[in-house]
Order: sequence, then structure tokens, then C-alpha cells
Amino acid sequence: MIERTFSMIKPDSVLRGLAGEIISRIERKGLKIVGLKMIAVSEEQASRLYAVHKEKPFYKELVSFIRSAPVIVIAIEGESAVSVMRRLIGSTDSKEAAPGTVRGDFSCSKSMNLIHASDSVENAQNELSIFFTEAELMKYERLDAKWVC
Ligand code: FUP
Repeated sequence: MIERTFSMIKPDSVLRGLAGEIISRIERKGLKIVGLKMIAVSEEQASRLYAVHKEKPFYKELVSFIRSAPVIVIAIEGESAVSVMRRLIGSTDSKEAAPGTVRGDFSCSKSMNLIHASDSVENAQNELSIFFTEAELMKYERLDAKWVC
């Protein structure tokens, strides 16, 4: 099923010059980028994105990290896009993330783990609405669409 998902290239990736590498992996996988922009995350956006973590001991640090430098927010479309992106980024704790994944290849940290991607279609819809208006999501077809899945 064609799904939409939300991803965020976090401050550590931007500051380490890894954004292009990560975007490239998403493109090369065959997923379609339908929205993309560099932003400074507002306090409100951070608290909406991380609402489920509000009571966690790491919440304050999480919000201050995500607001510490620019991020790149990405709207992605494709066959099973939610689970494909989750596999492409790797497990939360980068020390345990498999080689070949973004986190597995470029990070050893649990908190500075380079990238976020929604973990369900419902969360994707909600997270997309925090960062994109409908008008910002582009409609086009990739020329290689029928070759990649
Ligand atoms: P993920 O969906 O893989 O990004 O992971 P979670 O939604 O469980 O966590 C969101 C973010 O909280 C992670 F990207 C990093 C941070 N986090 C910590 O800093 N410490 C923890 O123990 C767990 C998560």
C-alpha cells in the first residue's frame, strides 16, 4: 500500500554535514520526497512531536536537542513508506542499530541518533500536520516509479 510518512533530519546530522548522505539514501531506496524544508523547530512543534515522551526523564533534553540547530523536515511517499523508513533509519539506540542503516552507519548515540521517522501511519499523519501544510506537499511521479518496487 502506498503510504505517506514523516521524517526529520536532526540537528546532529545537519551540524555534521550528513544531510545530503541521508537524503540520498531515501531517494536511492526509491521513496518519493514530496516535501522538504530546513526549519528551526518551535517550542510548540517540539512539544507536539514528542507529546508521548512528556513524562520521560529525557524529555527536556530531547526538546532542547531538537531545537539546538536547524533540522530538515521531509514528507515521504511510497510503498509501505512507514516501515521502509523505519528499517532504513535503524533502531533508536544507534549503538545497537544494524550496519547499513543511517543510525548504524553514522552514530553511536541514543539521543543524538541523526534522524526521526514516524512509527505508524496514524502518527505519520499527525506529525506531517505539525510541520507541513497540504499545499506544501507536491504531486509528481518519479520516472523510475515502476522499477523500484
Ligand atoms: P525513535 O522512534 O526510534 O526515534 O525512538 P523513540 O520515539 O522511542 O524516541 C524518540 C527520541 O527520544 C529518540 F530519537 C531519542 C530520544 N530518546 C532518548 O534520548 N533516550 C531514551 O532513552 C529514549 C529515547
